[in-house]
Amino acid sequence: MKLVIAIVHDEDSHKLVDKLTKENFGVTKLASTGGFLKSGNTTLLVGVEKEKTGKVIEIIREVCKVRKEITTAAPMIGESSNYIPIPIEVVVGGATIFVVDIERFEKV
Ligand code: 2BA
Repeated sequence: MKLVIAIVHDEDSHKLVDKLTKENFGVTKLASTGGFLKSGNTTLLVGVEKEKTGKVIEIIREVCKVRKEITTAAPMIGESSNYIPIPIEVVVGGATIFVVDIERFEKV
């Protein structure tokens, strides 16, 4: 038995939980915070038989594709009412995945 710990972007988490659940994987979703950016992300715990680990990672890879999006940053210029939105390209998606051995698994 393995525990897949996946840290993903919040915006991918709904779709990922749905997809994993549909494929009959047990999932626990935790709200987490990245140490570097200090912003929210989502940590998923998926306990799974060793031979199904690859399938879980495949689903994560499929849903959490790294992609570029345009967002608008709005720096304040002069008066507080003057905002000039500047389009910037940001990278979103992706996942940080750990797979750890489970010594014992019980449901009581
Ligand atoms: P990623 O490396 O894709 O990491 C995304 C989030 O995954 C991290 O959020 C953290 O919550 C988790 N994570 C990554 N590696 C981990 C590890 N070895 N152990 C436990 N959790 C881990 P943040 O810490 O907020 O980092 C967000 C992004 O900032 C990172 O994306 C990376 O691109 C960048 N970054 C992180 N630390 C950096 C540093 N010291 N210098 C420059 N860039 C950094």
